[in-house]
Amino acid sequence: MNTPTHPERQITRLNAKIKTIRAREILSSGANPTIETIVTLESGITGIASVPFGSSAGRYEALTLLDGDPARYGGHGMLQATHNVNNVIAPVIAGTDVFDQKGIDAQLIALDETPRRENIGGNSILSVSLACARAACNARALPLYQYIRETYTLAGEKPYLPKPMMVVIEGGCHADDSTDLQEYMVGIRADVNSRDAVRAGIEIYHTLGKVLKAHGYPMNVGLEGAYAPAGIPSNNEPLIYIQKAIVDAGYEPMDEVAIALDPAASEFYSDGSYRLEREDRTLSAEQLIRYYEELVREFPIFSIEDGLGEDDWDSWTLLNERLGQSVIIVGDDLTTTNVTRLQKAIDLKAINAILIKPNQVGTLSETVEAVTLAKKHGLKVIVSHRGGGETTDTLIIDLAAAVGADFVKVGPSRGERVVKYNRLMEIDEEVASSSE
Ligand code: 2PG
Ligand code: MG
Repeated sequence: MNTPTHPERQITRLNAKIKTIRAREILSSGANPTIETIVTLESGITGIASVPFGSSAGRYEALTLLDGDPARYGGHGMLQATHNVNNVIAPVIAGTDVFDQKGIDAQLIALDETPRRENIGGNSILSVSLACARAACNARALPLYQYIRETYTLAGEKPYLPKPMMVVIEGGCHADDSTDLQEYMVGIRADVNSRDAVRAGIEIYHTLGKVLKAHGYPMNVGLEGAYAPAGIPSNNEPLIYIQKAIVDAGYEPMDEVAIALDPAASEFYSDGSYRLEREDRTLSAEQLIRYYEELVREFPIFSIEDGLGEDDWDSWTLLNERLGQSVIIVGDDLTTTNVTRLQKAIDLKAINAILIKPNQVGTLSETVEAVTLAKKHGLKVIVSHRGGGETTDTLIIDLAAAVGADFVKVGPSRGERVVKYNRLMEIDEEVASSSE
Protein backbone atom coordinates (compact mmCIF):
# COMPACT_ATOMS: atom_id res chain seq x y z
CA MET A 1 0.00 0.00 0.00
CA ASN A 2 1.31 3.46 -0.88
CA THR A 3 1.75 5.81 2.00
CA PRO A 4 0.34 9.20 1.07
CA THR A 5 3.01 11.85 0.91
CA HIS A 6 0.76 14.90 0.89
CA PRO A 7 0.37 15.89 4.56
CA GLU A 8 -3.23 17.01 4.15
CA ARG A 9 -4.25 13.70 2.59
CA GLN A 10 -2.56 11.87 5.42
CA ILE A 11 -4.58 13.83 7.99
CA THR A 12 -7.73 13.13 6.02
CA ARG A 13 -7.13 9.39 6.00
CA LEU A 14 -6.40 9.22 9.73
CA ASN A 15 -9.35 11.28 10.84
CA ALA A 16 -12.06 10.55 8.39
CA LYS A 17 -14.18 7.92 10.08
CA ILE A 18 -17.04 8.82 12.41
CA LYS A 19 -16.76 6.77 15.60
CA THR A 20 -19.64 7.97 17.78
CA ILE A 21 -22.56 10.39 17.67
CA ARG A 22 -24.13 11.50 20.95
CA ALA A 23 -26.88 14.03 21.51
CA ARG A 24 -28.03 15.70 24.69
CA GLU A 25 -30.50 18.31 25.89
CA ILE A 26 -29.06 21.76 26.54
CA LEU A 27 -30.83 25.03 27.35
CA SER A 28 -31.53 27.57 24.63
CA SER A 29 -31.79 31.36 24.99
CA GLY A 30 -35.45 31.34 26.03
CA ALA A 31 -34.69 28.87 28.85
CA ASN A 32 -36.25 25.90 27.09
CA PRO A 33 -34.33 22.82 26.03
CA THR A 34 -32.79 22.30 22.65
CA ILE A 35 -30.48 19.68 21.20
CA GLU A 36 -26.69 19.54 21.03
CA THR A 37 -24.84 16.77 19.24
CA ILE A 38 -21.21 15.77 19.44
CA VAL A 39 -19.61 13.76 16.68
CA THR A 40 -16.36 11.99 17.57
CA LEU A 41 -14.01 10.68 14.91
CA GLU A 42 -11.80 7.60 15.17
CA SER A 43 -8.89 9.99 15.73
CA GLY A 44 -10.58 11.50 18.79
CA ILE A 45 -11.30 14.79 17.03
CA THR A 46 -14.79 16.07 17.78
CA GLY A 47 -17.37 18.42 16.33
CA ILE A 48 -20.24 19.95 18.30
CA ALA A 49 -23.36 21.67 17.02
CA SER A 50 -26.56 22.87 18.60
CA VAL A 51 -29.81 23.66 16.84
CA PRO A 52 -31.96 26.74 17.44
CA PHE A 53 -35.70 27.01 16.99
CA GLY A 54 -38.11 29.87 16.38
CA SER A 55 -40.93 31.42 18.33
CA SER A 56 -42.88 32.29 15.21
CA ALA A 57 -42.01 29.17 13.23
CA GLY A 58 -43.61 28.89 9.81
CA ARG A 59 -46.12 26.17 9.03
CA TYR A 60 -43.87 24.64 6.36
CA GLU A 61 -40.67 24.43 8.38
CA ALA A 62 -39.01 21.14 9.31
CA LEU A 63 -40.45 20.01 12.61
CA THR A 64 -38.78 20.86 15.90
CA LEU A 65 -39.60 17.61 17.65
CA LEU A 66 -40.68 18.23 21.25
CA ASP A 67 -41.54 15.59 23.84
CA GLY A 68 -44.90 17.13 24.69
CA ASP A 69 -44.67 15.65 28.18
CA PRO A 70 -46.16 18.28 30.50
CA ALA A 71 -44.23 16.83 33.43
CA ARG A 72 -40.90 17.95 31.91
CA TYR A 73 -40.21 21.56 30.88
CA GLY A 74 -43.93 22.06 30.27
CA GLY A 75 -43.81 19.76 27.23
CA HIS A 76 -40.72 21.42 25.71
CA GLY A 77 -38.28 18.61 26.51
CA MET A 78 -36.15 17.18 23.73
CA LEU A 79 -35.45 13.68 25.00
CA GLN A 80 -37.25 12.15 22.05
CA ALA A 81 -35.07 14.14 19.64
CA THR A 82 -31.87 13.17 21.47
CA HIS A 83 -33.06 9.55 21.58
CA ASN A 84 -33.54 9.66 17.81
CA VAL A 85 -29.98 10.86 17.30
CA ASN A 86 -28.49 8.28 19.65
CA ASN A 87 -30.56 5.31 18.56
CA VAL A 88 -31.89 5.93 15.06
CA ILE A 89 -29.36 8.18 13.33
CA ALA A 90 -26.09 7.16 15.02
CA PRO A 91 -26.18 3.48 13.97
CA VAL A 92 -26.63 4.53 10.34
CA ILE A 93 -24.08 7.35 10.19
CA ALA A 94 -21.33 5.87 12.43
CA GLY A 95 -18.48 4.52 10.35
CA THR A 96 -19.10 7.01 7.54
CA ASP A 97 -16.35 9.21 6.10
CA VAL A 98 -16.92 12.57 7.79
CA PHE A 99 -15.69 14.45 4.72
CA ASP A 100 -18.59 13.11 2.69
CA GLN A 101 -21.00 15.78 3.92
CA LYS A 102 -23.30 15.43 0.93
CA GLY A 103 -23.45 11.65 1.40
CA ILE A 104 -24.15 12.03 5.12
CA ASP A 105 -26.95 14.49 4.42
CA ALA A 106 -28.42 12.20 1.76
CA GLN A 107 -28.51 9.40 4.34
CA LEU A 108 -30.14 11.69 6.90
CA ILE A 109 -32.78 12.71 4.36
CA ALA A 110 -33.42 9.06 3.49
CA LEU A 111 -34.04 8.28 7.15
CA ASP A 112 -37.10 10.55 7.17
CA GLU A 113 -38.62 11.42 3.85
CA THR A 114 -41.68 13.17 5.27
CA PRO A 115 -41.73 16.76 4.00
CA ARG A 116 -41.29 18.20 7.49
CA ARG A 117 -39.05 15.46 8.99
CA GLU A 118 -41.91 14.55 11.26
CA ASN A 119 -40.71 11.06 12.12
CA ILE A 120 -37.24 11.80 13.40
CA GLY A 121 -37.43 15.58 13.80
CA GLY A 122 -35.67 18.35 11.90
CA ASN A 123 -33.81 19.25 15.10
CA SER A 124 -32.34 15.73 15.43
CA ILE A 125 -31.32 15.53 11.79
CA LEU A 126 -29.79 19.01 11.61
CA SER A 127 -27.77 18.57 14.79
CA VAL A 128 -25.99 15.60 13.21
CA SER A 129 -25.53 17.26 9.83
CA LEU A 130 -23.93 20.32 11.43
CA ALA A 131 -21.84 18.43 14.00
CA CYS A 132 -20.36 16.36 11.15
CA ALA A 133 -19.37 19.56 9.32
CA ARG A 134 -17.73 20.84 12.49
CA ALA A 135 -15.84 17.60 13.11
CA ALA A 136 -14.68 17.61 9.48
CA CYS A 137 -13.34 21.16 9.59
CA ASN A 138 -11.66 20.46 12.92
CA ALA A 139 -10.04 17.37 11.43
CA ARG A 140 -8.68 19.42 8.57
CA ALA A 141 -7.79 22.34 10.83
CA LEU A 142 -9.76 24.63 8.55
CA PRO A 143 -12.11 27.40 9.59
CA LEU A 144 -15.70 26.20 9.13
CA TYR A 145 -16.53 28.79 6.45
CA GLN A 146 -13.56 27.59 4.44
CA TYR A 147 -14.58 23.96 4.78
CA ILE A 148 -18.14 24.76 3.63
CA ARG A 149 -16.78 26.66 0.63
CA GLU A 150 -14.60 23.75 -0.38
CA THR A 151 -17.25 21.11 0.24
CA TYR A 152 -19.80 22.83 -1.98
CA THR A 153 -17.27 24.39 -4.37
CA LEU A 154 -18.65 27.85 -3.79
CA ALA A 155 -17.12 30.38 -6.12
CA GLY A 156 -15.09 33.46 -5.30
CA GLU A 157 -11.51 34.15 -4.39
CA LYS A 158 -12.35 35.53 -0.99
CA PRO A 159 -15.48 35.03 1.09
CA TYR A 160 -17.88 37.96 0.76
CA LEU A 161 -18.71 38.97 4.28
CA PRO A 162 -22.34 39.77 5.01
CA LYS A 163 -23.46 43.04 6.53
CA PRO A 164 -25.46 43.07 9.76
CA MET A 165 -29.22 43.36 9.58
CA MET A 166 -29.56 44.08 13.26
CA VAL A 167 -32.89 43.77 15.05
CA VAL A 168 -33.36 46.93 17.16
CA ILE A 169 -37.05 46.84 18.08
CA GLU A 170 -39.21 43.77 18.43
CA GLY A 171 -42.85 43.05 18.99
CA GLY A 172 -45.32 40.43 17.79
CA CYS A 173 -44.81 37.13 19.60
CA HIS A 174 -41.25 38.15 20.52
CA ALA A 175 -42.40 40.57 23.19
CA ASP A 176 -45.30 41.54 25.45
CA ASP A 177 -47.34 44.67 24.79
CA SER A 178 -45.14 45.90 21.91
CA THR A 179 -45.86 46.38 18.18
CA ASP A 180 -47.85 44.02 15.93
CA LEU A 181 -44.95 43.95 13.49
CA GLN A 182 -42.42 41.47 14.81
CA GLU A 183 -39.10 43.13 13.98
CA TYR A 184 -37.62 46.48 13.06
CA MET A 185 -34.02 46.21 11.94
CA VAL A 186 -31.17 48.39 10.74
CA GLY A 187 -29.34 47.12 7.69
CA ILE A 188 -25.80 48.40 7.24
CA ARG A 189 -25.31 49.39 3.62
CA ALA A 190 -22.13 51.45 3.84
CA ASP A 191 -19.11 49.84 2.26
CA VAL A 192 -17.20 49.21 5.49
CA ASN A 193 -15.55 46.21 7.14
CA SER A 194 -17.45 44.03 9.60
CA ARG A 195 -15.96 45.75 12.64
CA ASP A 196 -17.30 49.13 11.54
CA ALA A 197 -20.56 47.64 10.30
CA VAL A 198 -21.24 45.97 13.67
CA ARG A 199 -20.22 49.17 15.45
CA ALA A 200 -22.69 51.20 13.38
CA GLY A 201 -25.55 48.86 14.29
CA ILE A 202 -24.66 48.83 17.96
CA GLU A 203 -24.22 52.61 18.16
CA ILE A 204 -27.65 53.04 16.64
CA TYR A 205 -29.09 50.47 19.06
CA HIS A 206 -27.74 52.36 22.09
CA THR A 207 -28.82 55.71 20.68
CA LEU A 208 -32.29 54.29 20.09
CA GLY A 209 -32.43 53.24 23.74
CA LYS A 210 -31.88 56.87 24.73
CA VAL A 211 -34.50 58.08 22.24
CA LEU A 212 -37.04 55.59 23.59
CA LYS A 213 -36.27 56.56 27.16
CA ALA A 214 -36.68 60.23 26.32
CA HIS A 215 -40.16 59.40 25.03
CA GLY A 216 -41.07 57.63 28.24
CA TYR A 217 -40.61 54.01 27.17
CA PRO A 218 -38.82 51.48 29.34
CA MET A 219 -35.65 50.02 27.87
CA ASN A 220 -36.77 46.42 28.31
CA VAL A 221 -35.80 43.96 25.60
CA GLY A 222 -37.56 41.11 23.81
CA LEU A 223 -36.48 37.58 22.92
CA GLU A 224 -33.78 38.70 20.51
CA GLY A 225 -32.26 41.36 22.74
CA ALA A 226 -33.86 44.27 20.85
CA TYR A 227 -35.97 46.91 22.59
CA ALA A 228 -39.60 46.01 23.13
CA PRO A 229 -41.27 49.32 24.06
CA ALA A 230 -44.24 48.32 26.19
CA GLY A 231 -47.43 50.22 25.49
CA ILE A 232 -46.31 51.71 22.19
CA PRO A 233 -49.56 52.76 20.48
CA SER A 234 -48.78 52.26 16.79
CA ASN A 235 -46.61 50.32 14.39
CA ASN A 236 -45.28 53.53 12.82
CA GLU A 237 -43.87 55.06 15.95
CA PRO A 238 -40.72 52.87 16.12
CA LEU A 239 -39.83 54.05 12.62
CA ILE A 240 -39.73 57.66 13.78
CA TYR A 241 -37.41 56.73 16.65
CA ILE A 242 -35.16 54.50 14.57
CA GLN A 243 -34.76 57.15 11.89
CA LYS A 244 -33.82 59.66 14.60
CA ALA A 245 -31.38 57.19 16.17
CA ILE A 246 -29.65 56.63 12.82
CA VAL A 247 -29.16 60.38 12.39
CA ASP A 248 -28.24 61.04 16.04
CA ALA A 249 -25.64 58.26 15.90
CA GLY A 250 -24.04 60.04 12.94
CA TYR A 251 -25.10 57.88 10.00
CA GLU A 252 -26.78 58.77 6.74
CA PRO A 253 -30.27 57.20 6.62
CA MET A 254 -30.80 55.01 3.56
CA ASP A 255 -27.35 55.36 2.01
CA GLU A 256 -25.35 54.13 4.99
CA VAL A 257 -27.98 52.56 7.20
CA ALA A 258 -31.55 51.74 6.23
CA ILE A 259 -34.51 50.18 8.01
CA ALA A 260 -35.71 46.63 7.43
CA LEU A 261 -39.05 45.27 8.64
CA ASP A 262 -40.16 41.76 9.46
CA PRO A 263 -43.89 42.01 10.14
CA ALA A 264 -44.07 38.17 10.30
CA ALA A 265 -47.53 38.68 8.88
CA SER A 266 -48.63 35.03 9.16
CA GLU A 267 -48.89 35.74 12.87
CA PHE A 268 -51.64 38.33 12.39
CA TYR A 269 -53.34 36.81 9.36
CA SER A 270 -56.60 34.95 9.60
CA ASP A 271 -59.54 34.33 7.30
CA GLY A 272 -58.22 36.45 4.47
CA SER A 273 -57.38 39.55 6.48
CA TYR A 274 -54.63 41.06 8.58
CA ARG A 275 -55.33 42.30 12.08
CA LEU A 276 -53.23 45.14 13.53
CA GLU A 277 -54.35 44.90 17.14
CA ARG A 278 -52.32 47.88 18.33
CA GLU A 279 -54.17 50.16 15.97
CA ASP A 280 -57.49 48.32 16.11
CA ARG A 281 -57.48 47.92 12.32
CA THR A 282 -58.25 44.94 10.11
CA LEU A 283 -56.78 45.17 6.61
CA SER A 284 -57.15 43.25 3.39
CA ALA A 285 -53.90 42.20 1.68
CA GLU A 286 -54.35 45.06 -0.79
CA GLN A 287 -54.75 47.55 2.09
CA LEU A 288 -51.75 46.11 3.90
CA ILE A 289 -49.63 46.52 0.76
CA ARG A 290 -50.81 50.12 0.50
CA TYR A 291 -49.81 50.61 4.13
CA TYR A 292 -46.31 49.31 3.34
CA GLU A 293 -46.13 51.66 0.36
CA GLU A 294 -46.90 54.59 2.64
CA LEU A 295 -44.23 53.49 5.13
CA VAL A 296 -41.66 53.13 2.35
CA ARG A 297 -42.50 56.64 1.08
CA GLU A 298 -42.18 58.15 4.53
CA PHE A 299 -39.23 56.27 6.06
CA PRO A 300 -35.83 55.01 4.87
CA ILE A 301 -37.00 51.39 4.51
CA PHE A 302 -35.08 49.09 2.19
CA SER A 303 -36.37 45.62 3.10
CA ILE A 304 -39.67 43.96 4.05
CA GLU A 305 -39.65 40.33 5.15
CA ASP A 306 -42.80 38.23 5.46
CA GLY A 307 -44.95 41.26 4.72
CA LEU A 308 -47.80 38.84 3.98
CA GLY A 309 -49.00 35.44 5.15
CA GLU A 310 -47.23 32.21 4.21
CA ASP A 311 -50.09 31.02 1.97
CA ASP A 312 -51.14 34.35 0.49
CA TRP A 313 -49.19 33.75 -2.75
CA ASP A 314 -51.11 36.06 -5.09
CA SER A 315 -50.74 38.98 -2.71
CA TRP A 316 -46.99 38.35 -2.52
CA THR A 317 -46.77 38.72 -6.27
CA LEU A 318 -48.64 42.01 -6.00
CA LEU A 319 -46.38 43.24 -3.20
CA ASN A 320 -43.27 42.40 -5.18
CA GLU A 321 -44.71 44.08 -8.28
CA ARG A 322 -45.53 47.24 -6.35
CA LEU A 323 -42.40 47.57 -4.20
CA GLY A 324 -39.84 45.09 -5.51
CA GLN A 325 -38.05 47.66 -7.67
CA SER A 326 -36.86 49.65 -4.69
CA VAL A 327 -37.32 47.33 -1.70
CA ILE A 328 -35.99 43.87 -0.86
CA ILE A 329 -39.02 41.61 -0.60
CA VAL A 330 -37.87 38.73 1.59
CA GLY A 331 -39.48 35.31 1.99
CA ASP A 332 -39.08 33.62 5.38
CA ASP A 333 -42.15 31.68 6.54
CA LEU A 334 -43.14 31.80 2.87
CA THR A 335 -40.09 29.93 1.62
CA THR A 336 -38.71 28.11 4.71
CA THR A 337 -35.26 27.53 3.11
CA ASN A 338 -36.98 24.92 0.98
CA VAL A 339 -36.14 24.66 -2.73
CA THR A 340 -39.67 23.61 -3.72
CA ARG A 341 -41.27 26.61 -2.06
CA LEU A 342 -38.43 28.85 -3.23
CA GLN A 343 -38.90 27.71 -6.83
CA LYS A 344 -42.62 28.46 -6.56
CA ALA A 345 -41.83 31.93 -5.21
CA ILE A 346 -39.42 32.51 -8.09
CA ASP A 347 -41.97 31.30 -10.67
CA LEU A 348 -44.66 33.56 -9.21
CA LYS A 349 -42.25 36.52 -8.91
CA ALA A 350 -43.29 36.69 -5.27
CA ILE A 351 -39.92 37.70 -3.78
CA ASN A 352 -36.53 39.14 -4.67
CA ALA A 353 -34.73 37.90 -1.53
CA ILE A 354 -34.77 34.95 0.84
CA LEU A 355 -34.13 34.41 4.52
CA ILE A 356 -32.03 31.33 5.19
CA LYS A 357 -32.35 29.28 8.39
CA PRO A 358 -30.81 25.80 8.40
CA ASN A 359 -33.31 24.49 10.93
CA GLN A 360 -36.21 25.32 8.61
CA VAL A 361 -35.04 22.55 6.31
CA GLY A 362 -32.90 20.04 8.22
CA THR A 363 -29.48 19.55 6.62
CA LEU A 364 -26.48 21.69 5.68
CA SER A 365 -26.60 20.45 2.07
CA GLU A 366 -30.25 21.42 1.57
CA THR A 367 -29.51 24.83 3.09
CA VAL A 368 -26.66 25.45 0.64
CA GLU A 369 -28.86 24.18 -2.19
CA ALA A 370 -31.51 26.79 -1.35
CA VAL A 371 -28.88 29.55 -1.34
CA THR A 372 -27.50 28.36 -4.67
CA LEU A 373 -30.94 28.38 -6.29
CA ALA A 374 -31.68 31.83 -4.86
CA LYS A 375 -28.39 33.24 -6.14
CA LYS A 376 -28.88 31.70 -9.57
CA HIS A 377 -32.03 33.79 -9.85
CA GLY A 378 -30.38 36.96 -8.57
CA LEU A 379 -32.12 36.97 -5.19
CA LYS A 380 -30.53 38.62 -2.19
CA VAL A 381 -29.61 36.22 0.62
CA ILE A 382 -30.00 36.89 4.34
CA VAL A 383 -28.86 34.23 6.80
CA SER A 384 -30.79 34.46 10.06
CA HIS A 385 -30.78 33.64 13.75
CA ARG A 386 -33.93 32.30 15.45
CA GLY A 387 -36.13 34.00 18.04
CA GLY A 388 -36.70 32.38 21.41
CA GLY A 389 -34.62 29.24 21.00
CA GLU A 390 -31.18 30.49 19.98
CA THR A 391 -27.93 28.95 21.15
CA THR A 392 -24.34 30.14 21.40
CA ASP A 393 -23.43 28.21 18.25
CA THR A 394 -21.99 30.58 15.62
CA LEU A 395 -22.34 28.26 12.64
CA ILE A 396 -24.77 30.55 10.79
CA ILE A 397 -22.04 33.17 10.52
CA ASP A 398 -19.58 30.76 8.92
CA LEU A 399 -22.38 29.62 6.63
CA ALA A 400 -23.20 33.21 5.66
CA ALA A 401 -19.53 33.95 4.95
CA ALA A 402 -19.14 30.72 2.96
CA VAL A 403 -22.12 31.33 0.69
CA GLY A 404 -21.45 35.06 0.33
CA ALA A 405 -24.75 36.13 1.91
CA ASP A 406 -25.69 39.80 1.61
CA PHE A 407 -26.78 40.11 5.25
CA VAL A 408 -26.89 38.28 8.56
CA LYS A 409 -29.94 38.99 10.66
CA VAL A 410 -29.13 38.82 14.38
CA GLY A 411 -30.32 40.62 17.52
CA PRO A 412 -28.04 43.28 19.06
CA SER A 413 -27.57 42.09 22.65
CA ARG A 414 -27.51 38.96 24.88
CA GLY A 415 -24.76 36.38 24.72
CA GLU A 416 -26.30 34.09 22.10
CA ARG A 417 -26.55 37.06 19.68
CA VAL A 418 -23.31 38.98 20.30
CA VAL A 419 -21.28 35.78 19.96
CA LYS A 420 -22.41 35.76 16.32
CA TYR A 421 -21.29 39.33 15.65
CA ASN A 422 -18.02 38.53 17.38
CA ARG A 423 -17.52 35.60 15.02
CA LEU A 424 -18.30 37.83 12.02
CA MET A 425 -15.63 40.31 13.08
CA GLU A 426 -13.20 37.46 13.71
CA ILE A 427 -13.71 36.02 10.21
CA ASP A 428 -13.31 39.50 8.73
CA GLU A 429 -9.93 39.89 10.45
CA GLU A 430 -8.87 36.40 9.37
CA VAL A 431 -9.80 37.02 5.75
CA ALA A 432 -8.14 40.45 5.75
CA SER A 433 -4.91 39.12 7.23
CA SER A 434 -4.79 36.13 4.87
CA SER A 435 -4.96 38.43 1.85
CA GLU A 436 -2.29 40.84 3.10
C1 2PG B 1 -38.06 35.47 12.00
C2 2PG B 1 -37.38 34.81 13.18
C3 2PG B 1 -36.04 35.34 13.55
P1 2PG B 1 -38.48 33.20 14.85
O1 2PG B 1 -39.28 35.48 11.90
O2 2PG B 1 -37.38 35.90 11.10
O3 2PG B 1 -36.00 36.66 13.92
O4 2PG B 1 -38.21 34.66 14.26
O5 2PG B 1 -37.18 32.52 14.95
O6 2PG B 1 -39.14 33.42 16.17
O7 2PG B 1 -39.39 32.49 13.88
MG1 MG C 1 -39.11 36.33 9.74
